[in-house]
Amino acid sequence: MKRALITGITGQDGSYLTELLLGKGYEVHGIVRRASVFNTDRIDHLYQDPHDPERRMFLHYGDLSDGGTLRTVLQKVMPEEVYNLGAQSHVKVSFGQPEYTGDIDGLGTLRILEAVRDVQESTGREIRFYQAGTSEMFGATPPPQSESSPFRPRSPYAAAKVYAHWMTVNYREAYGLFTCNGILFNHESERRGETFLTRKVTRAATRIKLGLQEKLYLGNLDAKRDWGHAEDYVEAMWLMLQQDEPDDYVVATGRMYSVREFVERVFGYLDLDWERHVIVDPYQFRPTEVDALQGDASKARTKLGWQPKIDLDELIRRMVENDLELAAQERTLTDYGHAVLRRGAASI
Ligand code: NAP
Ligand code: F7E
Repeated sequence: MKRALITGITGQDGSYLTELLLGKGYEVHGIVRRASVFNTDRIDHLYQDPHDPERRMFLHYGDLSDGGTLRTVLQKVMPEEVYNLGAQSHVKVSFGQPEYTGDIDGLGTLRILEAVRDVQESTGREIRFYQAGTSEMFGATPPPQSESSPFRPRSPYAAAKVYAHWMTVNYREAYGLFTCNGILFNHESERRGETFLTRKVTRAATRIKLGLQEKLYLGNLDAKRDWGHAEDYVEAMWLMLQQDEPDDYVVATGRMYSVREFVERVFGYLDLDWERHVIVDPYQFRPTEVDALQGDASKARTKLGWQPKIDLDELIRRMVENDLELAAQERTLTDYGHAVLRRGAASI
């Protein structure tokens, strides 16, 4: 049985990757941050009782700011594969927290690479490493972007990821480690964090549909993105670590749409007129924007045999149907609450 260690297991991609690896028979270990409330919502359905002798999923407390613990966990788990998905992953937030973002997304990658190098050297057992790189690294470079396009980062997040990318390459060249960079374009899902554009739109549009909200405040509607589904993208991560040689790959659908088009499609799916509800709010703009991203994933197609199965319409269908269900639950609770209040008032 193969063992994998995932940083960021509680995130969108971490949850899909865990499902994929468990399905392939792996034992999966994840690093979670201690929080004052439960932060494992996305993986709760995979949780197994610690007393179950057959269990194949394990969680360990740790943080990408804490190199000592990363090393301890790595030594304890001795995985064949490490997936470094942990990050402060919100581009706009990175302008407000540049130092923290650099520490976790940049130096955090170095910390875990160092732990991998050290444990591999001292045990002689190979540990393959995946780094969660991003299309944001291309920044101002015009589309289409491929592995040979220059990096022109436009945010503290992107600059930190560029550092992590080159450290991953350096550890491959300097120490002969099996390290891969996935340069993944935007990928979304029903589990996407609610402050990212796609989920913010599907949550708001479905709440508007059910009368729970009236307005949606957005920033730059002209930005263009290449949006895929996370379920497809975690498969590419796994494929990279199964190759004979380590390498770096762009992962994308090759289709580009504007934020405006995305909004139109979501509201259109719900028979709503988006222009009646969407308000452009200057607060949502970034100091520097990445205008257009469209990936050329020819290398991943040819060498990994990877291609996406879920297109934008299917992505929207899944996200909207999921969020309609959430809005319906909220509507029921709200109606019930009002009914109880009315009954309470009537009995006074
Ligand atoms: P996400 O949903 O924001 O998940 C991020 C994960 O990192 C969460 O598990 C989070 O833990 C964890 N994390 C945050 N700070 C940490 C720290 N200091 N130490 C350890 N773990 C920490 O992100 P995602 O969409 O799944 O993306 C996964 C990775 O791919 C990230 O590195 C992201 O930058 C990169 N990426 C994402 C996309 C995309 O479109 N989704 C595209 C390219 C690259 P909590 O749950 O406790 O917050
Ligand atoms: O923004 C515009 C915004 O925050 C998409 C992360 O996963 O993908 C993600 O980064 C676009 C941008 O994603 C709002 O200005 C307009 O042009 O969903 P987003 P992102 O910045 O592309 C990359 C590949 C990553 O690596 C990152 O980790 O939409 N936009 N109005 C808005 N964006 C947000 N969040 N909120 C708005 O109100």
